[in-house]
Amino acid sequence: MAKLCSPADIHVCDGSERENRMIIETLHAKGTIMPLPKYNNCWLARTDPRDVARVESKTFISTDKRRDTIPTTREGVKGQLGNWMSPHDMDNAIAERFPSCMKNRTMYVIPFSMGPVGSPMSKIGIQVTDSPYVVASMRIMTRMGEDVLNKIDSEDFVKALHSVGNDSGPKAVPQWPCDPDRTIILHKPAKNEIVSYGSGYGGNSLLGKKCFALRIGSTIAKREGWLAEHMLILGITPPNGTKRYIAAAFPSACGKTNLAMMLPALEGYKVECVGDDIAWIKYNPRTRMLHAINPEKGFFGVAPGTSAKTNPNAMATIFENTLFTNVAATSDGGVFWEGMEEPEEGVTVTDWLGNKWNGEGNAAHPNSRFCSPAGQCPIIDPRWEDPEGVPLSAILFGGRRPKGVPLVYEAFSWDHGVFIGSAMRSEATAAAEHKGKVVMHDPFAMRPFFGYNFGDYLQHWLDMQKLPGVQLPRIFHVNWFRKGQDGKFLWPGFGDNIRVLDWVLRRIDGDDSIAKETPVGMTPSSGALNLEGLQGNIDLDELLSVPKDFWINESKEIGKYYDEQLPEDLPDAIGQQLEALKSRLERD
Ligand code: OXD
Ligand code: MN
Repeated sequence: MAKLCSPADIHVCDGSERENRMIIETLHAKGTIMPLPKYNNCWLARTDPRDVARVESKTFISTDKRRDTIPTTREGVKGQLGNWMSPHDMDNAIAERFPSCMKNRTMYVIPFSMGPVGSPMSKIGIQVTDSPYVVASMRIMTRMGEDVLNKIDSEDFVKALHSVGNDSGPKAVPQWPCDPDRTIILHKPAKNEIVSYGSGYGGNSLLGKKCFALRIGSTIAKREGWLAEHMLILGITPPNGTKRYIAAAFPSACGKTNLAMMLPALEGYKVECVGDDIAWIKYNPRTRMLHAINPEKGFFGVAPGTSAKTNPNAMATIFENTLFTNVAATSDGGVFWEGMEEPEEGVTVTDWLGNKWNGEGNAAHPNSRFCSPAGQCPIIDPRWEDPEGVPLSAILFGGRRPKGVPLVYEAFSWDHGVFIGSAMRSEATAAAEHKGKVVMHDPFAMRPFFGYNFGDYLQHWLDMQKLPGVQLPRIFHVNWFRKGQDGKFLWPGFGDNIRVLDWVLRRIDGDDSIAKETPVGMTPSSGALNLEGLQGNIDLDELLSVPKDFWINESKEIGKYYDEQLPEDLPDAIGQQLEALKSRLERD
């Protein structure tokens, strides 16, 4: 890689505190980050405004056969389940961008582990990059440095090449080099390789996260018989003391971090956080359950909307040893974003572009982030680094659905649960380049992150039932975002979501008296949700209703999606589940 990229020098990262100080000083001297003296060891980076989110349209998986990567669509239909590139074109894309791209820069070599170092569920990677911002961020997000390097004794690691590139045109921001017009994110599963060029931001550049832990991770998981998923993991202890672990898949910016760190509104319940974004899930023969680890070591959370009210545990996590990106700055040396408590009297705000903010427009970019060590979270789970992972009792799917989708429903079976995951839809968010509030299909919240053909992915999920003696987690769908006729949310969300988790726990315990059958799944029966102490009037009938017309339309939409996007790759069992839903709706 050094021969290809011609860096001025090479630095192999040891992960030490001393090295980190040197990296931070370099970034400060270049003007890439500025200190936030209001907090302890916190920094703010402002990116080139053209480099602010993941770029799904420029993200490719490269395999010999196209069908190994993406389903064959109906003729004339644009595929929405990933982008394929031939190995030949991938070689060309690299040859067009990388020669001498690190000239006058240092190449950093980052050995890192996804998952606790040495756990049988963990995997090792090496990223080379010309971005010191990436080094500082990878140190927070992964286990990085000498310990990992010492573990490498074979070629069995994921190889990740990254350069921010260099667009020296009129719009260039010198302290944030990037090359937005030529940005490209490439993956070659057959060789466990990732190549990323042109962007320094988030998932485009911190290659352990989406590129490794989800895209390459899902292909390794398929080969080895486990699951790499876009899920938070939390532990929950109800008053009876029986602790359970739950994983939940919601699309980006739908509140995974808020749920993972929830402060329960019901007395006597404790929620503890294992992870907020990614779960690696594997059958454990000892417990016969699926166990999950969080392969990351930090939170790369969306800042806007985070406040003492919505997520007090995040607020107690992020004001130490944190690298903020594209949030607003305050004149007293702090940060600010939409939804955060107002700054004190007399304190002025500088927006994410570096201009004085007059209260109009966004102070922080909607996809601005905090990057903080997970160990700082006051409710981090005691088992969050358990090499064996934690046993999962339930999996939740969900999204932002303003209409028609009840607060919670439970799948009738594993097949039905997999169908529910495949049919997930949600309003678009700011985490990628999509615009507006359109409701998009986002199966398993993995649409931007599948490493292989979605049809094969569904079959792989279905096949989990074949594990000998396995006790699979129960599957549920939740929707905190349903709105009433007046356009207001019907459910308060946040800490009150414990009321839904409480129902989920009681279902897991086998309480059949609290659920009733509807065409879409089992929903809470009248009086089954614990609403003790809930402020205001909740229209539970509306919140839990399953409107027939809406669902007839929804099932048509799902059918159209399958038919256009994977007419040849959809497993029969999933098609049968759709037919079963349609006939339940007809009978209703
Ligand atoms: C993320 C995302 O950054 O999903 O976690 O976009
Ligand atoms: Mn995510």
